[in-house]
Amino acid sequence: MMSRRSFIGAAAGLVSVAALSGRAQAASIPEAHYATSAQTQPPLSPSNAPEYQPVVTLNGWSLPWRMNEGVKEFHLVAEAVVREFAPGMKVHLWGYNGQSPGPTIEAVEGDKVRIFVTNKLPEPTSIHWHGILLPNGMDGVAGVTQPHIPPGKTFVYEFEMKTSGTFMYHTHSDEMVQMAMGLMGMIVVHPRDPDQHRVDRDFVFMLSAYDVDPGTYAPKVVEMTNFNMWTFNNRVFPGIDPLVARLNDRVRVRIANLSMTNHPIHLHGHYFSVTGTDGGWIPRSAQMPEATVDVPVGTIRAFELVADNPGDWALHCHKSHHTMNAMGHDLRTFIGAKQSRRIVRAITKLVPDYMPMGSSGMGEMASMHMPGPDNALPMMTGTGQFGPIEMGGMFTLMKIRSGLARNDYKDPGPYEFPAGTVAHEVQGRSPETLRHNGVEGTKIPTARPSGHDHHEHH
Ligand SMILES: [Cu+2]
Repeated sequence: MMSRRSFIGAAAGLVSVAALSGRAQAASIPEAHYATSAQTQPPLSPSNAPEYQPVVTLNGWSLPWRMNEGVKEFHLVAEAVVREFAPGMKVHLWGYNGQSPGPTIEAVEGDKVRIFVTNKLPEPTSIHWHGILLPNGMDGVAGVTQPHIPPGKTFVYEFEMKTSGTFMYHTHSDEMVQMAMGLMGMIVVHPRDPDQHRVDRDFVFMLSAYDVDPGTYAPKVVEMTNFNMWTFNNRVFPGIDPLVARLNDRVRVRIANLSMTNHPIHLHGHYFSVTGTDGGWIPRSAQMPEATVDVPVGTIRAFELVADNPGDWALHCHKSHHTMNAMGHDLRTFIGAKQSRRIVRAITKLVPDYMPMGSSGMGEMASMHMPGPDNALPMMTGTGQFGPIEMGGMFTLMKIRSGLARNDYKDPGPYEFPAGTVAHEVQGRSPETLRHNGVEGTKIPTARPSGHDHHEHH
């Protein structure tokens, strides 16, 4: 996870390519900014009025712009990128400006924007601005509203950001391949009145899924359902940075889903309200308290909470297979099965690389550190202050602390629990448990070494 040092260092990962900018100036195309790191970048504060609370893109960044006679100009470059999903695994994707997902585009309600799109992919592309109300010819549906952008060419889109809210951009050309390769990013349009929908911290990320066979480097683009990498902004646990909040901050989390299935995203320790979708803001009268929000495919859900409960709170997809990294789906369930040496020997004759495990669950796998193929992550991994976390995929923490500075997003480290507030082992014997199956006094068998008296005092 992001350390204080890597966060500062990461800011230097934001570079612009001088050679390109030289050529671009001549053609009046704004310079293209690139990010070389998958670390969360500090928020991009607005350099011109009006003022707003910039978003923090989880393991990402916001795209700098230039003003040109009242128009905000951005430059996206579609190209092949290498994205680190987590330390130990890099995936060859298509993205924008050095990363996938591409940088977040931030604007203000009423802004006129001009977005240049250069195609450095080996095939034609286009960009659709999902959720933005704009003239038909700017909608980016290749073949329908515009010609494809050929490789090597730059197209320009021009429209007004009429409404504030959370939107996205993604390819609308050879979509099955180009979406599966990661051509997507977020758009955040801030209200013109900075007091409207004001929060103290505003996080944004996308949900995606990839099928990358262990030991390989590119996703299988024809996969329809059987994905093995479930990502927040194309990162998997333990590669996803925490969402850091100051105690009692009002926090917004904006989540877009461009995977092939829905993701129920659950936050521990708090209630929140869904305040926005990719169709705009939800009136207060239509909001209700939630602890989990389902984010359907092709939509955005933005929720808000008051971070009034200090600690390290899990924020994760509630489909338990989505909080894992690649695994063998053909693993059988052995819970409760005796795996004696005789049985293991018999199975090994039939299945030479059979490995006996899982007779008491699979948590043990998180601490086994089995040697895997190159460029593969353990199925379940991560270590917390109390031991193995046994997670992967769509899992991170919201870290809520008192005493943080207003713009401090650095990982504060593990939560220091006040004395006596952590669940702990109880000394002494457990009382007899009654089974409510009509038989009075039936004891639940307990796993004790044979020969010990059941009532023996420890
Ligand atoms: Cu999920």
